[in-house]
Amino acid sequence: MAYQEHQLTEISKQFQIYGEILHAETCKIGHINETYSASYDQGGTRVRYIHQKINQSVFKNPTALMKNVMRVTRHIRSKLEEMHVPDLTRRCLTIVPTRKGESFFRDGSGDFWRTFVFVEGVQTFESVQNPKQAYEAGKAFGNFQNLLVDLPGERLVETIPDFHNTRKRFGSLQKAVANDHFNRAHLAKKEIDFALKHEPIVDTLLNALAKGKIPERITHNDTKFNNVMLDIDSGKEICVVDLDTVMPGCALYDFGDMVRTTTSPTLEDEKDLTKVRMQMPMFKKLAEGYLSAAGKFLTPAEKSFVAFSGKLITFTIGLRFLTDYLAGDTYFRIHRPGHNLDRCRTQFRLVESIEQQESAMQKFVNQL
Ligand code: GN1
Ligand code: MG
Repeated sequence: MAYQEHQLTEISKQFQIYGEILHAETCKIGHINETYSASYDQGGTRVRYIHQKINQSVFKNPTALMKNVMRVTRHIRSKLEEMHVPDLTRRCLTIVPTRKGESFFRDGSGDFWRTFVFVEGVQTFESVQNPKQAYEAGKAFGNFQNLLVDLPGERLVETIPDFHNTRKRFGSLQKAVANDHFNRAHLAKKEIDFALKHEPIVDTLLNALAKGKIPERITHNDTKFNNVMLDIDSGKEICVVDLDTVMPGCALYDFGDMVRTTTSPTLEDEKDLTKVRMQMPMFKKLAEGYLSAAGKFLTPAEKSFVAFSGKLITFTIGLRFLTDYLAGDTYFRIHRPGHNLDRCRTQFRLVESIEQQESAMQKFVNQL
């Protein structure tokens, strides 16, 4: 654990938590932020909270980010309240304010910390176990987008500008190949060739957005399957987490990342590429779940790119892993040498699998 328990104790005292800290541990999820769960004794009952340190080399403006998160969570909460949805603190993340009433605490070394109510009785999975889970994931993010369709006020801040801009990601890869600062390009020749060969798909959605064929929406932008909390008892979706990249985006990017993370039986860094594949039964349930909620607002033009978006986002995340590998692994946390290259290979294999089934996938969506 990067932070020791006593350091977390100091952090936790800054927040409106009433109780004594009992125990804290690292949550090994995500490649970016540092996350801890901590339990407290609150008047004889054990309660848990999440403490998280925001990665400032990735999120340059944590204050604006937290403003986004507050607006989004408040809006969702008040809509759920209006709909008389029970169990509110499980259905939407709840920020615990600091003792000064702020949404984050800045410590002596300039780090930004925030605290969430721990959602109990849920579990997350790194890879999908069955089509029902894929359905629930699609529904969870579809609902999330749907609840934000009418967020009032100014445009949300782009916490990471051009986050899913495939053209820019492609440009970064070209630069990393040209620089080859770590002399790794020769180890990733096949992957680099694969990436360059796919340049023709890079601009499709960007052009559609620029021409107004598809709209900008408020989207989650990190719709990994492990960001969906599923109820332990019923297996139903309870809420989605990881709201740092909720910002203006394209609904299809969200769907694409769901395809990337829910349709293969493998983990994101699976080394045995023969196991990596887009499974049609998973895709069908994912699309059904997503459209059960997002079908209310998606336009026919958006719907026509649904299968393509899976290929595009899987490709884009693959580009990012490859770029980070070539540039010395500075962005995504790695757990072994060559980790980002392994992750890239898995993505590109999945792109191939989607390519083989793309027209069948779209055909299925068209009749939903
Ligand atoms: C990062 O940290 P995590 O796992 O939630 C990344 C996503 C990638 C993902 C790949 C802010 O998400 O864009 O798709 O890794 N988040 C950021 O696993 O870059
Ligand atoms: Mg994330």
